[in-house]
Amino acid sequence: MNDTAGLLSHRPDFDAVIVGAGFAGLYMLHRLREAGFTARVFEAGDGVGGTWYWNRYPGARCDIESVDYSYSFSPELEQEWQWTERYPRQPEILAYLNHVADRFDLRRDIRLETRVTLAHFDEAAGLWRIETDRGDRCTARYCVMATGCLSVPKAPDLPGVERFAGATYLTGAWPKDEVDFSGLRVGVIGTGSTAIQVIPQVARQAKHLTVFQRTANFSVPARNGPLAADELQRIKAGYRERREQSRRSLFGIPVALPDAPRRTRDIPPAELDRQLEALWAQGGAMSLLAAAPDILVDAEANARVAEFVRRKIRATVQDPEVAERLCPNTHPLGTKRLCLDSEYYETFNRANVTLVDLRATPIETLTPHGVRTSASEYPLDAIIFATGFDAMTGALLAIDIRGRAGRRLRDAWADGPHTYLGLASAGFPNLFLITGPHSPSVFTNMVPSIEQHVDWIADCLDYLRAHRIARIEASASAQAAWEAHVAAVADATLMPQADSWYLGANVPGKPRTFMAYLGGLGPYRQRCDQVAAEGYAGFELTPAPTTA
Ligand code: FAD
Ligand code: N01
Repeated sequence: MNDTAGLLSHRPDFDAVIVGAGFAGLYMLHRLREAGFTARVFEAGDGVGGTWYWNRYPGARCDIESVDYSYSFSPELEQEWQWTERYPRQPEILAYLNHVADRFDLRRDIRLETRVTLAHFDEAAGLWRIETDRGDRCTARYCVMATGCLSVPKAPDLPGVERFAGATYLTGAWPKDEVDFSGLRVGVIGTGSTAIQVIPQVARQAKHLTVFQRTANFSVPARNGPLAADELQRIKAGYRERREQSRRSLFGIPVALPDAPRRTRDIPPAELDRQLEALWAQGGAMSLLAAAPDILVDAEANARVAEFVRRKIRATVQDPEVAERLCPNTHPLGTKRLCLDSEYYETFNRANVTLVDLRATPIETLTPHGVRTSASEYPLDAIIFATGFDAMTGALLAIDIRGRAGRRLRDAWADGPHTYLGLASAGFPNLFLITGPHSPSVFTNMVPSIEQHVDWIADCLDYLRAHRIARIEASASAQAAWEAHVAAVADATLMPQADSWYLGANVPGKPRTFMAYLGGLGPYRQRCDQVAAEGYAGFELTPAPTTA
């Protein structure tokens, strides 16, 4: 143990236990070790990588450019790693994260295939007691949840699902071995970001593909392609500035806000069309939002951009009826995560693809042979469930977390998550959340958001050690004020209008509350820095007992 242990009479097994070994858990381990803390990571999967370990479905890739969807903490790593595509595929991101684990010698402190089932705060000892599904028991001064915002796939909640005799696949827990759909009749349920990536790929292989769509989504072309060596070199030469711009930005990407932004609604139609055409040709969902962020607050501006996208859909899809079904009209553009695609709409021009509108003809049941809607039965050999996640809170509430006075997180959050800055929750001392609810997290490029949280937590533990503080806990009043701010910012936007997973609307019975902070990564970062500079304002700090 290092000097933290000397502060208290009860010596923990580790200074920190970290749950999860995705982007967040790996960097947290590295930062804590660099700062001289002892740490143990537990990861449920049999490899590191988190999202990129689990989501191996065909077409899986990220929607942020590779050069930005990557760690910035090590200039050497930045220069060494060669991204090959503008938007990297899942295997490339997974290879990158494995490289990080090796390069920084992280594996020796990671226990794979080990799920944390319980974390109880022992008030008398001032320690977290952790248990796993493999029977491990250990104690730690701090517990850091790096459990992911999108790491608990939503179980398919369709009637008759257990009766289907063919093969079934869940995109968020895809098999490691390649799945061959050649010659098969395949159904995809869902048309979110995941399905929009899966559908073009499977359509090329399957004998027939039936897409079951409940809600049409807005999607923007990726315009993916290889990253030219000279382009990569140019980016690498200016990396520090690029990263700094991302950190200060709204969405965590290097797009500066114009000094005097024009309201989208004030732009003459022909000029707006020209701008949107240019963005469409350039590709990138976040770039579209970053170019006109007021479309998330101004309904009229949003309607103009949404209509532009619908015109693109109508121009791409040859059958006008199918095109109309693919046109989103249930929510403003961007209020569900804007999807990024490679030939999604074009796929519906293929003779072997059928689109079923579940709003017009809902699924009645799965049968042994396929899917029966109110209109027809669709015979299938395989079904892919691209039905989303119990986002933001699912992984945290799956663990039996108990704080002061044995209070269960599940009870404390029964009406929705309660956090201060998305980093901590009142009643749960020395527990930290990486990209927890009420932080910018899923509304940004997540890697810079993760790095910001990890750096803040590591600096905080350093401060606690230096100032001989045994316990840190979010104050209930600071938490309430932060939540009111998060809600006020969300309510000033169009975001709550969509039945999205941001609101928990995709999980029956989940409290409806907006779970991401929409104030932007740059402003949020300033706020967190200010809290730290003020000696962790809004947190209650308990000094370690002095030894006589
Ligand atoms: P994760 O990568 O989710 O890792 C969490 C880990 O914790 C998992 O491996 C899980 O097994 C483990 N875990 C959870 N509970 C326990 C437990 N009790 N015990 C032990 N282990 C546990 N974000 C973007 O910014 N851009 C993108 O393009 C993008 N694309 C995405 C594509 C997909 C298909 C998905 C699902 C998400 C995408 N995201 C994207 C979000 C993505 O989740 C984050 O970018 C990032 O990978 C999250 O890293 P993380 O370490 O916080 O969480
Ligand atoms: O999940 P989703 P996802 N019957 O919840 C439908 C990130 N991500 O995995 O909208 C019929 O968005 C559901 O229908 P509806 C990204 O942040 C990123 O696609 O509820 N349909 C919807 O169509 C993303 O937002 C990338 O009406 C059912 C779909 O399933 C997040 O992960 C790639 C149903 C679920 O869509 C989640 O995306 C992939 C039912 N019973 C993921 N239940 C990239 O950027 C659900 N649906 C690149």
